[in-house]
Amino acid sequence: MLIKRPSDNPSSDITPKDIYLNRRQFIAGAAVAGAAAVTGLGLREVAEPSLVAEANAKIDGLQKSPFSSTEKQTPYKDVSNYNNFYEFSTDKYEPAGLAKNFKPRPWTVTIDGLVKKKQELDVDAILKMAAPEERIYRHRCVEGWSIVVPWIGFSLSELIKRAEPLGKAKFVEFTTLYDPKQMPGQRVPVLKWPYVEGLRMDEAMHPLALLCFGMYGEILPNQNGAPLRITIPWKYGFKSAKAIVRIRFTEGQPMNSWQLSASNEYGFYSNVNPNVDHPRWSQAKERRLGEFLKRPTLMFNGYDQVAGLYSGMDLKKNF
Ligand SMILES: Nc1nc2c(c(=O)[nH]1)N[C@H]1C(S)=C(S)[C@@H](COP(=O)(O)O)O[C@H]1N2
Ligand SMILES: [Mo]
Repeated sequence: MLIKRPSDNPSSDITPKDIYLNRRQFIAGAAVAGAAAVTGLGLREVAEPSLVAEANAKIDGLQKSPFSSTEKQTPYKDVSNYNNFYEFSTDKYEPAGLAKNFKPRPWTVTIDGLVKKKQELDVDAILKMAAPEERIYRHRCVEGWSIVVPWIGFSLSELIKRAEPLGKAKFVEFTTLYDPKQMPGQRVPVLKWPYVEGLRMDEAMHPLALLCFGMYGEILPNQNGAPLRITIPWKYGFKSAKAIVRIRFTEGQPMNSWQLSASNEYGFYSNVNPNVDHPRWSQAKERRLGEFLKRPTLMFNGYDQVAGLYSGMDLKKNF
């Protein structure tokens, strides 16, 4: 696998940041490391039992994607500290802290519904299905802010193809973990838990739809949806479900959490569309995190290559 374990780093490569961010495993190894310092063994040896895909572990061998934006990337500290993740909190500054002890491993993802290969997959088996790519995508929240993020993953179609959906399968539903012990926001009924999202099959198969497990060269931090999320760059951010435990193939259009909570405000499609206002605010402009002036929002968030998926559809009705 291309995920570099901390133990694969020559000790000279280990920066203070690596040590800080992987501190739990380093603390676990600390007693041994102390001994190693005395005996002259390197960290290489002592860190060996530590795990693969910890938050912030580096991901090696990333392919560059032709879909990447060349716009200025939003700083990591903003993308990892300003999060919509209602399972933890409705306050965007809180998930980073509240998700610190969240356990993204071990983790299984159930693939079921209308597929030939119903199965339970270990998340790390999913990560190995295809070569990881870096995709620098714009991400537009329905609330009017946007970010540019170097996500890491591969096309969702890679997983879908392997599941062998039946001809009847027309939609894909994604379900987030339900675990109020770990996710304090789920103790409050702000949404109907668990969080669910859905895509039409051709949307899910579009090469831009990303199955995502990393960002900024590293494994995802918990607040950004570890261990596995989707990132659908032409749709409002809420379609990009985090911490996915189930991928189900259906014949009928699945409901999604936001539609369930306010169907007059949030539709199934939720394509970024500057011409269709949210009932309570305009969608014509957006503010890039860290910038002062607003910029115009682009149709499909600028991803014109998806337009064909919606030809003949009234996108005012199908918002
Ligand atoms: N399970 C789950 N997924 C979710 C959300 C959520 O509250 N719960 N929020 C959505 C919204 S509104 C946005 S804008 C993005 C934010 O992703 P980010 O924090 O990685 O930027 O996650 C989406 N996925
Ligand atoms: Mo959002």
